Amino acid sequence: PPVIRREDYKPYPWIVSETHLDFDLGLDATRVVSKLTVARNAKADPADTMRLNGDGLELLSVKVDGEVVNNWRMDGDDLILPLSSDAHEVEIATEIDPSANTQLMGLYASGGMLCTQCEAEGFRRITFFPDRPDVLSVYTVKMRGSAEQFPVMLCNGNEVATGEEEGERWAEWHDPWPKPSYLFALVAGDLVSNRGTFTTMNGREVELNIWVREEDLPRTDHALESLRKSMKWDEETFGREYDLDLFNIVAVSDFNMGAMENKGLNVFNTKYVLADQETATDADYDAIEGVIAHEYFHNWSGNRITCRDWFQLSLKEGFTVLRDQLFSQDMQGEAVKRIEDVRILRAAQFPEDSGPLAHPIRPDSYREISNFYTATIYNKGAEVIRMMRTMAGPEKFREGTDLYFDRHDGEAATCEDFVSAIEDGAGLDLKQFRLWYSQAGTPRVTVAQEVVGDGLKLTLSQEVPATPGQSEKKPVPIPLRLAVHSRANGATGPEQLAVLTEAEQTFEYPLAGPDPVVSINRGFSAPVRIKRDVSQDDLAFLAASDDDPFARYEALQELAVGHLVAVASGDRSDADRAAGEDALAKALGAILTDDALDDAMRGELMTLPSESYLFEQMDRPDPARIHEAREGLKATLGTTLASEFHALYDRCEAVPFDGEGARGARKVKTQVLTYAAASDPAKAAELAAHQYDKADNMTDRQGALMVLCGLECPERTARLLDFYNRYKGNALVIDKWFTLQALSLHPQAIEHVKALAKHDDFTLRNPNRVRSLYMAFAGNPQAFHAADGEGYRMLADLILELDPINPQTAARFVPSLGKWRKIEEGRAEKMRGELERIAKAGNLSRDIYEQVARSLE
Ligand code: B3K
Ligand code: ZN
Repeated sequence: PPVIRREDYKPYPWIVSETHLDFDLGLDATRVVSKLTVARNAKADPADTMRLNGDGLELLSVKVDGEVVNNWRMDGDDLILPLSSDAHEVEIATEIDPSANTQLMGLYASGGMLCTQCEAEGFRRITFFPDRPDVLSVYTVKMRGSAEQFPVMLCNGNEVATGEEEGERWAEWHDPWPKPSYLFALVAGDLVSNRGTFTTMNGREVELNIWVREEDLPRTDHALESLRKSMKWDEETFGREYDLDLFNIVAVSDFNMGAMENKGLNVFNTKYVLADQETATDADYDAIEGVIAHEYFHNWSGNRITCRDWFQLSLKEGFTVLRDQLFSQDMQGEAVKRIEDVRILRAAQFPEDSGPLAHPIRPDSYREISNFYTATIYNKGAEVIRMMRTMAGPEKFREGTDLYFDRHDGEAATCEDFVSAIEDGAGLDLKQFRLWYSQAGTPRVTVAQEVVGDGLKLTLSQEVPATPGQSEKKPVPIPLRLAVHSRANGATGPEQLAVLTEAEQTFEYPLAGPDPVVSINRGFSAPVRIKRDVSQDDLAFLAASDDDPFARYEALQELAVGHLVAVASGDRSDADRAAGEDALAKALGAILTDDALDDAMRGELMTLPSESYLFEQMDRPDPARIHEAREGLKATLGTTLASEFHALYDRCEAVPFDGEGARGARKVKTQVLTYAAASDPAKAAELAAHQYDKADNMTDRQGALMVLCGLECPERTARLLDFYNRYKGNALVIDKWFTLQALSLHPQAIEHVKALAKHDDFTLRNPNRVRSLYMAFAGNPQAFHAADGEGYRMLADLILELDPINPQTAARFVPSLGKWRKIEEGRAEKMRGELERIAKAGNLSRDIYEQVARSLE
């Protein structure tokens, strides 16, 4: 497959001012007639042909200005149409089979309904079209089909007219806002809606609908409420008002990702719509709120201003992730949300940035764009924009985004346009900062401190590691929020912002008292790794009393990482090990009993660094030893702090579902169970079974079952069976049932996964189900990294079997095997062997080909 390069960008030679689409809908055969009004683009190199992208289409006819023509030719899947004058009407008829579309890109059938997914290049699977984000057009769409099968027909924009005769229904929709083809959407099926309204800041009333299958209607209130909150927040925080009279969200159960921001018609994975107390956890509720916000916010950051080409993807995704993070911080609490976002960044993006698939947030080349919807584009992209906001301050940053929205409204813009607008509007100099867009790799910052007189001299140095294709790196501006506290008198120093721009630089700050302790990268102000020599006592001090909640979390993590890495590497003497456990028990004990902490925050602080995070901190480690070290620590802490844990559990257990601080209490309860499971499995099984049995909500029930899943006990079998029977037929909850077993700490988890893959409810056709089993499995270090390589074999088999069905979803599993260079040699060879086996198989999709080739390079 050819490589597409950012530097080769050329504007499209034709302007497509209007697009008329006519759909004759059928699950097995849909006919599409598209009429395009085209004119030469004066800003592009002149061309005497028009390239229309296609993919798997059956072409029925081509007309130019009303006459059938046959002078077109095919170039691969694209249609090349000669055009002689400056303006034409082009009409193309195609036929597609939505039922056969297992890739879930373009128009496809899902549970008897029809729906679309067009980003990034799905529209070309519906009709021949310049399927690129810089070709904006005004769409008018007519749909026709069986009134019984498709009583509801939806498209972008507003409904203009409908009619029905002789069992056939039709509807015409018009979207006044010019848009790229990737934002096109169509839905037809038997759906009902939870309807609401929102009155915008200028007093316009907008109709809101959450469309679902009838039986799901009772679980849509939270989604509707989340949408209203998002609309209000975007007006207040970014000055963005909604711009149509209608906003539709449709929930679909077969979907490749979370959701899609099609203009006026968002299509969602049911996972990010449906919730009630009985079937959704607190985390599910938050995720729904966050994804609804994300897609809604795209209406401005993505739709009103879109991307010039797909290399600019982070323009809309990085910015929109930042917007949804800030929204969720306001809704759910700043500190806890920030900790969660940093945890995601470290779990998903840091490994990407240090592995074979590393790429800058604005990549330079790709073969398959679907492979670039990554944690780097999304989450690091958000961090990069967050740094601009930190340097400018929120008010100035808002002036920058106002200017951006003003300046580029209606355009297909670039990352450079965004940076310039922030520069001009916020009054920042971002010349050097632009390196964050072009360089991959997570910078490492080394901190050294020295007391000089009554001040602290802080020497900061940075290094950006080499990444594939980028051996030489330049220093980047790194904004570090920091404070200098005193351990001796407990005084906290004022917060400062140090922007490290050189390879090495010194900063000086006044002391708050003797024994200075530096609190650095507070709030995780920069997406970097910090390296420093810091004593356990200093970390314990920060964990107990830093005034920045993120820094408290970070200090505890650092304390645990230092200990666990040393234990797992085998270079801790027994005495050192005991001292490390002691320090951690003291620090954690303080957290468990600190009355000033709310439980939501306590729950975060109680979370030990994950095995994969520890893995990242070590040089070609053996994952089994990390597992052993971490479980061992949990057991020790569980024993040492048993009475504190139990007191905490009892207090939290007394909080009713809707009581004050109930969410935090639920989080803490399950955390306590995880420690108990390691230290006193019999007691843990009893407690967890009890929690399961009396649960009146999914958070408690799932938490309890998670703990039981990791134990070998009779309670496990009984509750797993109960859970399955209780929720049979509810796909999203059955997904949880698969996930809990695939992720479990149970020593036979790998055997369980094999059996589950043969379960009647397992299917490769549904991405949620595939991920529920295999993403969980790939994230279960103990099972996936089985020393004999069986886990790797299973994943490679899955990739090969799934690729012909759904390459986009299959490709998501490749990065797990791509870690081979970072693991101990025995496993490394087995992982690489599986990648090679995939590479040798014939007929690979572009998606898999690219990911595997890059992973082997
Ligand atoms: N923009 C979509 C992602 C499309 C992914 C296509 N492979 C959802 C989002 O980021 O909001
Ligand atoms: Zn997005």
